[in-house]
Amino acid sequence: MERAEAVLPGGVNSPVRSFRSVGGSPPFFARAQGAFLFDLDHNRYVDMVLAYGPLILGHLHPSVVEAIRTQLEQGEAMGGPTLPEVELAERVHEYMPSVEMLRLVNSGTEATMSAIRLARGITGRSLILKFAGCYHGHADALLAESGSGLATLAIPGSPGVPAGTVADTLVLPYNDQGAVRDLFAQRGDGIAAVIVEPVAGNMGVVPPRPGFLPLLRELTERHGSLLILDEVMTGFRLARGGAQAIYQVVPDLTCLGKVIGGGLPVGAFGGRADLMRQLAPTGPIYQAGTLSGSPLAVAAGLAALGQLSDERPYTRLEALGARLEQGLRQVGKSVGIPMQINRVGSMLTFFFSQEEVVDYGSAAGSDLGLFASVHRGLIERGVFWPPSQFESSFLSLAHDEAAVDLVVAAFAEAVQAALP
Ligand code: KE4
Repeated sequence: MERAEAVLPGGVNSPVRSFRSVGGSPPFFARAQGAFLFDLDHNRYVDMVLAYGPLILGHLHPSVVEAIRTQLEQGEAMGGPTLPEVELAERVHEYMPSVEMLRLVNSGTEATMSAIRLARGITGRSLILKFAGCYHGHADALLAESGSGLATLAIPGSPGVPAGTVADTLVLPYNDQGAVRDLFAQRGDGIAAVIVEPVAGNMGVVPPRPGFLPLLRELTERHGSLLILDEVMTGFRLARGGAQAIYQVVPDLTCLGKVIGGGLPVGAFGGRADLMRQLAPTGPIYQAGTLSGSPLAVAAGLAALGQLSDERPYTRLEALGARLEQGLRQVGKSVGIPMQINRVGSMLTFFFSQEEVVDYGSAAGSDLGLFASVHRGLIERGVFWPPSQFESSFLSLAHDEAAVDLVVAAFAEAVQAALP
């Protein structure tokens, strides 16, 4: 870590990996297989982070490895259109019918940044509504009370983001339907788009309350605003059709990432064809990227989506998620500590809190110190749990009941050890 910190800020290439919000020093990982990670000292961890969501099949799934190897023998980057990019866009449309057309990019940040520009360009409006605790990547316009890294590092917004850049970004509490109604009543006709995580994962997991997403759809439609669902984390994670299939909400645009790259860098945004055609080169709204649609990354994504072609994987992930939730609840009950568990499918977060966690305020009001102590105990006991209260844990199809039970047992010991 000292050697790393000499050349990389915090020794990492993304803040959450530094463990700064939970204390301690992160293990350096050397190898991964299935549901497990191995550090440089050959310690084994059950992986509950899965690179923050992408590895829904687990590490090194044979079909993904084979797809990358096969593509590599054909070429690593072509600088022109390739068939795999078309196949991936067709596959996404097949799974997510609202995505009639797609533009591939290299990260979730690029996807949301570009979707915002598209929405502003199409509507001619500037105002964007987002929700406190939702994280949509680190593009300037969206770094206003973000969750994830920023919430963990307690930086409201960020230095370096000019006030003017976020002057058109409106932020409301997640799940606050009254506040949304009031804002649209006052300023709805000036709002270009609402961008929302359909299941929030960046304040820890916070599901939408009944009526929240349908209200956003109704108000955006009524006021000529666009609804952008940020499914970078939930897309192909919660269901084959993403959260929009579970909650039956049809957005105008969807942002994707993580699972769609099978572990390699891929992001995407897409939606109604009439909107997407406004993008260069068919329309005036500019967006571009040197390695967007990289055949290697697309091959990995196609292979991953190929393993998710029906609901069976999601039934399996739901069973594993329920087992994990039940096990953790049992520990909380037997130890007698106030704990909330928010889970949707294979996304789960525990909070040490008396009150239900329904937005960023209630998430941040949980016992962050106890979370940090329990996290350290989990790491010591061979469970790589997300190193932040404001992250979601993930399960993969490589996890089995034994791996889940290992996590529950480690949690029980870590909680006991952390309590006074
Ligand atoms: P990336 O630019 O990190 O690929 O994606 C940004 C993004 C956009 N939208 C949602 C809903 C996201 O969850 C993310 C990224 N998620 C974080 C984890 N909470 C990435 C982990 C990190 O920042 O290192």
